[in-house]
Amino acid sequence: MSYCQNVLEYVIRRNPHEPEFLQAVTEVLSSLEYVTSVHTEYENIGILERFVEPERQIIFRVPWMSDNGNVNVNRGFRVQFNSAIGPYKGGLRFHPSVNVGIMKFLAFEQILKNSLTGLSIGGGKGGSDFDPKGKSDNEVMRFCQSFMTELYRHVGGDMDVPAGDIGVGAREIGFLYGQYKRIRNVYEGVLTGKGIAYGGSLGRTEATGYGLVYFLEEMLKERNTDVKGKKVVISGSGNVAIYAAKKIYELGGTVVAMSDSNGYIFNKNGVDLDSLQVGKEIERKRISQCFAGGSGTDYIENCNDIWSVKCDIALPSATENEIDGKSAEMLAGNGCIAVAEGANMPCTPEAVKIFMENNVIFGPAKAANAGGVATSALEMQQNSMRTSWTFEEVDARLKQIMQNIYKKSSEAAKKYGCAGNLLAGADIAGFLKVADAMIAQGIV
Ligand code: NDP
Ligand code: 2IT
Repeated sequence: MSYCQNVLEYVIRRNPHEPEFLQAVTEVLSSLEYVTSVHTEYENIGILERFVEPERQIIFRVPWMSDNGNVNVNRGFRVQFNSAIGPYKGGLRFHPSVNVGIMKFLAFEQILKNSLTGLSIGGGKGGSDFDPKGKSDNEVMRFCQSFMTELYRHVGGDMDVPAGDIGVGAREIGFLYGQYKRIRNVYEGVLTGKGIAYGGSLGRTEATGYGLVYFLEEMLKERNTDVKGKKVVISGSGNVAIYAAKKIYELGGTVVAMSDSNGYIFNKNGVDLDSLQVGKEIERKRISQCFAGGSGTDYIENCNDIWSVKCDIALPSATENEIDGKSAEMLAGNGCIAVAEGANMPCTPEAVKIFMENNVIFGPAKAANAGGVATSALEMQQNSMRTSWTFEEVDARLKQIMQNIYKKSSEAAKKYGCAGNLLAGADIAGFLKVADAMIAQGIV
């Protein structure tokens, strides 16, 4: 049995109740076969055994009171997975589905993603099973204050720097920052995605979606084409989806369908993004409520059916495992030429296989959606220098970073014998830097 297979068996034995974590590790270790067969020295120093085990996992109680006086208890998490190349960095997710296995898969992927950005950030992730949907602003504030009242001991500008993810946007980051500052009495860049008035970076809100499309542009160059005139389907209607859609329109593409967890909207002439943005970002409505009847936009209950919509490009930007084998077959059968992952692990292993077999160019999450965390790292740089850059400056750096990530992934795939496989290339390029740092730092 190979070194990677041995380590995978060990991980499966030790984490039997964490299917998403096992899915992520299985995928990465299969890519790393290309590397460990060349770098046989890794085995002697147990690089992979250490790489698959989080440095630290923190689980805590988060009690808070609802407006009607009921006491609620949620569970809070922070997984500090790997700090070989920089302070732990990664978002916070507030969603009822959150559990330790999901936190670990996200933190594990984040190690490689952060390494690919070329910036000095390690991998971490956190969150809670708290559901912000239907809660008042005051309830969200009390929850965030209670969450930070424990989390503050484990984070810091040079230690661990959380940010947003599903269910955590500008409002939540503001409440979390306020409580951290109150407890610690220091003004430091402990979170990213902050408001512009208190240390946030211009361009961070747009970064994941814009970065996704910059990466997509590089993918499309493989086929000598671009976004102009293409029909695009984007799942989700949150931070990543909205700004991916905005950039697609800017480049002359048409977004024909978007979704939330209840259903999807379809407009053959293009989704009206202004109405969607107001409905979602300001009024916090369901997607079904964002468009007036007769506006040419249809609403279809069942979000998974979005993949039956005929398109040239698909950008899954909602959540993990949202495209299964059957949906992938529909996309490929309908002539889709490229899939770039805005969400983390939105395509199941069967779906990825189908895309590769059908010559659909596949942009893996850890490369394609790295623009968000990359711009978070730019926010950290600005905070350290106590300065702020213009939107244009941040956006230009973001574009350059996404082009570099594409190049690194594609070159690593070529070098290690899997040319054209951006998924394996991204895993390999991300891993090599972390492995070098781990080796230099000894057995820790
Ligand atoms: P948001 O909370 O802003 O939006 C999430 C969107 O996805 C909503 O439309 C939501 O619908 C939908 N969604 C969430 N969970 C599910 C589910 N279980 N089934 C179906 N739809 C679902 O989050 P983001 O846009 O920030 O995050 C989206 C994805 O992108 C996540 O995978 C995240 O990890 C990833 N990501 C985010 C980055 C960022 O900077 N924000 C960076 C890199 C990756 P509803 O409102 O109905 O719940
Ligand atoms: O999955 C991700 O990369 C994020 N949610 C962004 C993390 C960050 O620290 O900006």
